Amino acid sequence: PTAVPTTFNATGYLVGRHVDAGDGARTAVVSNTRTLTYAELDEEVRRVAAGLRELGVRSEERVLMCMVDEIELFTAILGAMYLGAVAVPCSTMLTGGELGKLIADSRTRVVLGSVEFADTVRAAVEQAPDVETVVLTDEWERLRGAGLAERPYATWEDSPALWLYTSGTTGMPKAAMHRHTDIRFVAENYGQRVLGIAPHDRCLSVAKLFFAYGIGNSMFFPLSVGAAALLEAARPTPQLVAARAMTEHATLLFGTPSFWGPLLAADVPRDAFATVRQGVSAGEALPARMLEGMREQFGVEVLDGIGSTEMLHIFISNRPGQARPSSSGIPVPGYEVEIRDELGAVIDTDGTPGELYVRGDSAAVGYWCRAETSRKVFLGEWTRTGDTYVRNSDGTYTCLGRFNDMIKAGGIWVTPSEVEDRLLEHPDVAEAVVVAVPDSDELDKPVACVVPMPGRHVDEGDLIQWCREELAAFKRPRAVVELAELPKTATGKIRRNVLRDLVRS
Ligand code: 3SK
Repeated sequence: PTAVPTTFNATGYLVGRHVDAGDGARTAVVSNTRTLTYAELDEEVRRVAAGLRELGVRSEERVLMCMVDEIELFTAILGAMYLGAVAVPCSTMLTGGELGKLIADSRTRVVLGSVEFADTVRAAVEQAPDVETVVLTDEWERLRGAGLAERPYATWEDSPALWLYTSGTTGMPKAAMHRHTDIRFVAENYGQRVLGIAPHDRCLSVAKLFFAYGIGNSMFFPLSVGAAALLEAARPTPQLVAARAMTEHATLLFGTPSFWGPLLAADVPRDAFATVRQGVSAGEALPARMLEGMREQFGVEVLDGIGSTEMLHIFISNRPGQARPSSSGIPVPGYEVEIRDELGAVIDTDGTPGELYVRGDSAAVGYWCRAETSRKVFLGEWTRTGDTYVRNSDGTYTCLGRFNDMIKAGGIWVTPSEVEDRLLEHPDVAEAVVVAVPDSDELDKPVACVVPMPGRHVDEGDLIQWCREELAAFKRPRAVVELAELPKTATGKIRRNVLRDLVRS
C-alpha cells in the first residue's frame, strides 16, 4: 500500500513549535538593527506570509530574494516556506545580468530585494519577463500590511521548500531543489548530533544566508533548538566578526579558510573569541596551519567538514575534541560515503583516491529543469560530489581536490567556462582557459591562461578589470599568464591538467 504522506512545514518546526512550547520569550535572531524573540519572529513571519499571499503567491511557487543578512531576508525565507511557497535566496555578489538569468530560469513572479541592491535587482528583472512584482526593503510595509497568516500551510515532508543556485562545470547555475524535511534532517544530524547545538548557543556565521552553508549555520541549526542566530549584514572582515563575536557572546563560529587565514594575520585581541565553544569550517579543506593557529592564537578548536549545496549541509565532519589536521573527518550520522573509480566501482582500500559519493536523506530531489545533469549527479540514493577523496587508515577522509575542472575559490564555485567566455570577448584574446592554482596555503585561485591575438600582448590588470565589469568579483582571475599556445591533445582538446602543472611551476 502507498503510504499517506506526512504533513510537515519547516517554518512551523523552526519557529511556531517553540512558541507553542512556551519558549516565545527566548531570543531567536539578533541582526545589526533589531532583536526578535521567538514570539516576535513568529508574528513577523506570519505577516510576511500574509503579504506574499496578498501579492498572489501560491504554494509551490518561487519567491526569489536578493537581500542582505537582515531581519527582512530571515522572515522572507521563513514566510515563503510558511505559505508553502519556495524560498530562493540568491547571491548578493552577482551582477544584474547574472541575477537576471537566475530570475528568468526560476520563472519567479515575485522578487524581493534589499534597497542596497536596487540597481542590480532593477537591471535583473528587465531580463525576466515573468516578474510581476518587486518589493524592496524600503517598501517592506507593503508586505507587512496584510494581517497575519493563521497557520503554516500543510506542506508534505517532501514538498519543495528551498532552492539554492549552484554553479556547474559549464553553462548556467542550476537550482538544487530541497524539501521541507531536508531542513530538519541537517539540523538534527549535523547541528544537534555533531555540534551538540543547544538552546543557550549563539551562532555567528561568516557565510551569508544565501549559501547552503550560511542558511544552515544562521537559521536551521539555531532555530531547530530554540537558540539564537546572530546576523551580520556587512562583509565579514576579521575585525568586524571579532567585534560582533565579543559584543554578542557568540558560542558557535562558522567560517571558511578564506576567513581564518586573514583572521590569523589580523590585529584582533586574543580574547576576541573567548565565548566561542566551537569553531566550524567548510567550503574548502582547512589548511593544518589554520587549525593550529586558531587553537594557539584564540583557543578555538575549528572542526573541518565537507558539505554541498546538493546535500544542503555538511555530511563528513571532524568531531568536537577530536579535530584531526588535514582531514574532513568521518561521516555525519545519517550519511554514508563511498569512494569510487571512474567507472563508478567502489574502491574499498584505504589510501586509494577516487570520487566521493554520498548517501543521505537531505539530498536535493534534483536540479530545476536540468534533467540531464540531474541524472548524472543524483544516482538513485547516491549523490556524486565531484570531489576527489581518500579514506585514511583511521577511517577519516581527506580531500585531494576536484574530480572535474570546477574551481572553488574562497569557498565559492567558479565555472571556468563562464570566465573564459568573458575573456574571449576581449579584442586582444585569441584563446583562454581558466584553471585552479593553489596559493601558499594550498587554497585554489582562478588563473587565466591566455593566448593573445597575432601580433598582440595582453595586459593582466586590463583583463582582470574586463572580467570584473561583467562578472561577480569572486569569479575574476587572480592572475593572467600569457602563452604562445595552449597544450592540446591530438584531437584538439585542451589539456587542463598540463596547463595547471605549467602554471603552478
Ligand atoms: O562547501 C561546503 O563544504 C558546504 C558546506 C555546507 C553546506 C554547503 C556547502 C557547499
